[in-house]
Amino acid sequence: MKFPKDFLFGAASASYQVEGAWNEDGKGVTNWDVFSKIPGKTFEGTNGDVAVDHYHRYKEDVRLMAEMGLESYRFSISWARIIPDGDGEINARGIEFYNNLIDECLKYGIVPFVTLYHWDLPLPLEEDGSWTNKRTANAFAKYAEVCFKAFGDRVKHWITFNETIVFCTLGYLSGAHPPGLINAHKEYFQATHNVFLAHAMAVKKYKELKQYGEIGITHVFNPAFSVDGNEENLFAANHANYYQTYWYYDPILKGEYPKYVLEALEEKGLTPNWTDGELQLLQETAGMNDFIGLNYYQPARVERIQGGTEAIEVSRDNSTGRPGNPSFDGVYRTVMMDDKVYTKWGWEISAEGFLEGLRMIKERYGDVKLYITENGLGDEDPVIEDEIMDVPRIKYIEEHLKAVKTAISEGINLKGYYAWSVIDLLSWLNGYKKQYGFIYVDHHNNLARKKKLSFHWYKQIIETRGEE
Ligand code: BGP
Repeated sequence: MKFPKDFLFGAASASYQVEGAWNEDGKGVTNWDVFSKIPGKTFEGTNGDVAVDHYHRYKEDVRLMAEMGLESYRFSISWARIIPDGDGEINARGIEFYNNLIDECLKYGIVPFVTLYHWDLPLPLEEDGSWTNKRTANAFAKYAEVCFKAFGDRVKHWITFNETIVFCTLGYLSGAHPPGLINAHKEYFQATHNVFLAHAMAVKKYKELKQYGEIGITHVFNPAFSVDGNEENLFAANHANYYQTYWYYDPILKGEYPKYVLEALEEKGLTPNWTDGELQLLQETAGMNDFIGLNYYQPARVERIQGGTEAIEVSRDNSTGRPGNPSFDGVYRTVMMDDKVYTKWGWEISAEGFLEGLRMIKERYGDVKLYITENGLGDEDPVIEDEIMDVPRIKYIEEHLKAVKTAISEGINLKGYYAWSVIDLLSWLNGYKKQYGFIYVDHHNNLARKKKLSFHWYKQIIETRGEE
C-alpha cells in the first residue's frame, strides 16, 4: 500500500526554537526571552537568542526542504514579531518576514501549515497574568485575525495552539516553563479554559472571514495505558485519559468539558471562572473545527497510587515529557517499565501505543480529520567519518509511519504526517544536545547546515509515497 495522493508529508519547527533574531526588526520581548535567561531554568543556560538563525537563513533552509521533496512545512509565527506588545500596534517588518517565508515555501510548492501559538507570548501579556487572564485570550483573537488577513490568501492550514497541556502543565504545575508556577491548580485549569476560549474566538473569526482554508488545534497525544490488568490500574489509566486527553479534546470537538472532570473540580473548588456565553461559544464553534493535530512521541504507562488526593509535588525535570511524575491529584503516576524501550531522555518508543491511541481517538471522536503534526526521535546523533548516521531516527519514523498506514487502512481519517523536526533546533529545556532534525546544524562552524542520512531516506519515502 502507498500513502494516498492527498496525504501530506511534512516536517515542523517553531519560532522560538529556530528563528533567533530575538530583538531584531521591531520584535517585542517574549516570556521565553526572559525565562530562558533565569539561571538554572534551561540546560546549560541555552536560549533562543540566535537559535539556528532561521530568521536570516530561511531561504537556504527552505531550499533544503525543497531538495528533500518536502510537501509541507509546519512553522509557527512569533506573536511578538507581529504585535510586539501583544495587543497594540502591528509591526510591518514582522508581517514582511512571514510573507517572505510563506512565499519562499510556495515558490517550491511547499504547503505552509502555520501554528499561531507555539509558546512564545509577548512579555506584557505574560506579566499581566499570562493565560490566567482573559485579556490574553482576547488579545490572541485579535492577533489571529491580523494573521488571517495578512497571510490567509496563501496560508490555507491554520493551527491555533500547540500543546495546551504542555505549556499549562509545565507553566502552572511543575514550574519548568513560564510563568514557572508550581502546583497552582486553580490557575492551571483557568489557563486551559482561557486557551480553549481563545481558540474558539479565533475559529469563529476565521470562518466569518470566509478564507476557505482549514483551521484546528494541535494537542499533545499521550494516550494512557494501564501497566497491567489490575482493576485499580485500569481505573488510573482511564482517569489519566480524562485529565490528559479528554479535558483537552472534548471542549474543542464536543463543545463541552467532560463531566467526570467537571464534578471533581467542583468538589475541589477548582472550577475555572467562566461565563455562560463562553461555554456557549465552545458549543457553537465545536463543529467548525476542521481537524485536530496530534503530536505523538510516547504513550503514558500508568499505575494507581494511594497517596491521598491532595497536591503532590510534581518533580521538576529537564525534559518536557519524561515519565515518573505523580498526577497533580495524587490518583496515578506514570512509570517506566522493564519491558519497554526508551530514548536517552527516557521517552518510551512505542509505535504500537501510537496505533492503539489513534483507535481510541476514533472511538471517542468518530471520523474527525487528523494530522500528525509532530513525531520524531530526540537523540545525540552518531557521526561516522563526518557523516551524520542517524539510523535510530530512520527506524523510529519508519515504525511510526507504518502505524499511520495501518490506521489509514482501518479507516482513520489521517491526512498528513509532520516529522519533528525539519532541522536541528533548540529543545526548550535540553538545549542543542537533543537533536531531532533531518538537517544538522554545526554549532562549531557558523551554524552550517548539513544533510543527515535521514534526509535522503525521507526524500525517498516521499518520492515513493512510502511504498514497501
Ligand atoms: C513538543 C513541542 C516541540 C518540541 C518537542 C520535543 O512538546 O511541541 O516544540 O520541543 O516536544 O521536545 P523536547 O525538545 O523537550 O524533546
